[in-house]
Amino acid sequence: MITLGEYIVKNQAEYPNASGELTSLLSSIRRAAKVVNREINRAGLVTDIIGGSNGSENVQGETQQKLDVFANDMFKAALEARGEVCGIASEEEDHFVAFDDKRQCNAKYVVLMDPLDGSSNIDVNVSVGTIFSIYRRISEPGEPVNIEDFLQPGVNQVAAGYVVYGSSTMLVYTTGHGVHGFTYDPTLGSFCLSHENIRIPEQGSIYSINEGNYIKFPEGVKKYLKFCQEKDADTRRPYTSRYIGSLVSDFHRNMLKGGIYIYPSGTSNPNGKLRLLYECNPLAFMAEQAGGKATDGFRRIMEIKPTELHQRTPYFVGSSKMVDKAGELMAQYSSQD
Ligand code: P6P
Repeated sequence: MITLGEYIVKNQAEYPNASGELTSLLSSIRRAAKVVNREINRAGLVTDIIGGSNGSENVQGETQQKLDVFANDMFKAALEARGEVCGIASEEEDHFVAFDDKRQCNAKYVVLMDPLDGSSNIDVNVSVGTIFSIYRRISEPGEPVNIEDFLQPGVNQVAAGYVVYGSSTMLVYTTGHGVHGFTYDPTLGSFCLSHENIRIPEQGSIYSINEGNYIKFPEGVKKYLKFCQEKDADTRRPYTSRYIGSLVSDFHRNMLKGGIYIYPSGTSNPNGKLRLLYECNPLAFMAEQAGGKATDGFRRIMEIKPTELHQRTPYFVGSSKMVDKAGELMAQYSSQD
């Protein structure tokens, strides 16, 4: 058995020019994930302190859960503590946060995160997740960090990952050399390697989408759902619908079993619901590293040049053949939208 910390250090040894800063950064995320995991596991017991909503809204206009704010503060503090990160952007922060400490201004990395995705599920004990994305800054060390450091296309990511707080808690990440999963062992207080080199099957039979929005879907999505519900040519069976309402959980299952997650545009939300920078890009990086694909129905997600910190995008992510098929139908029927 090898812990996450040992694995990161072992892998760093394979990159002699690595300065160890990314190693230390990933360790900061690991530590914060343990603290958030502990609080999630007891949320039902201390609802007055940690469960439920805090009565405010985030920049998206979504009701903030107390754990949203707690998780945001934990990850922000952990990332600021060690000096590798010069600033962060978060779903829970209206603007990016520059770490002003003198030591931090010379730091090499910026981190974008959704500290607790799907948090409205906490009160009903459904899995939730943390998503993070790491870039090298564009501004010079010593300069103040600026918005351009955060508005980078996904292809510039140096690392990305998620924590899924589920039946067990897992941290899954990539630094561009495959996708590796670590399961938390509370008796040891460590994340232990459990899924090395995750590969997403190129074809799956699970689709994840909120069919309650069907009438608002683009015609190409409606045609894809019809394709999923007909008998598959090989298996002679229709696909299975699985939608947890927690992106990280649906994504993680599809990574291991094969499948596609779709959050398309709709008449009420022309760009869909999910955020490009701290939800779609990090998961797209991981999907591609595992042999899968991620698009907005037409374009590779990681090639989109961001213009706003909280911008949204339609999202199709998962098994390569399933994303390709959905893309074919989106192209074929786009004129009917
Ligand atoms: P809907 C959670 O708010 C989230 O961002 C994802 O985790 C989840 O897949 C999606 O939104 C659920 O959205 O509109 O289907 O309830």
